[in-house]
Amino acid sequence: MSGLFPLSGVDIDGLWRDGRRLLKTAGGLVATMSPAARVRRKAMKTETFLVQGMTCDGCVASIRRALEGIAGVKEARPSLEKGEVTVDYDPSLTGETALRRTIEAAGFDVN
Ligand code: 9UX
Repeated sequence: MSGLFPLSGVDIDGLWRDGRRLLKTAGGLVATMSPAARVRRKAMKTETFLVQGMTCDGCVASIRRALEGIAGVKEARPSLEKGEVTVDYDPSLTGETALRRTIEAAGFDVN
């Protein structure tokens, strides 16, 4: 395991867990991300859509539920005040067209 990704000042006698590595340091155990986990974390996109017809908290809930049901959607944040929804997603698993179609299938017009 030693030398996979060198870190100075720490003892790299560690364990891999869920893409993270537990390191024994003088101060105790420290968790760090593997390089692969860092790349995966960066591969997220955020897109905001203007939504028409989102007029109450029920609409907000159904849009959020519909979008968060898509594989690759991490979080959907509808704003009733702004009339838009912001979606954090993994572009390797879904995309703008699928997100837009999902909003439409839930009964709303989207830009
Ligand atoms: Mo509220 Mo939205 O009664 O489609 S759920 S208007």
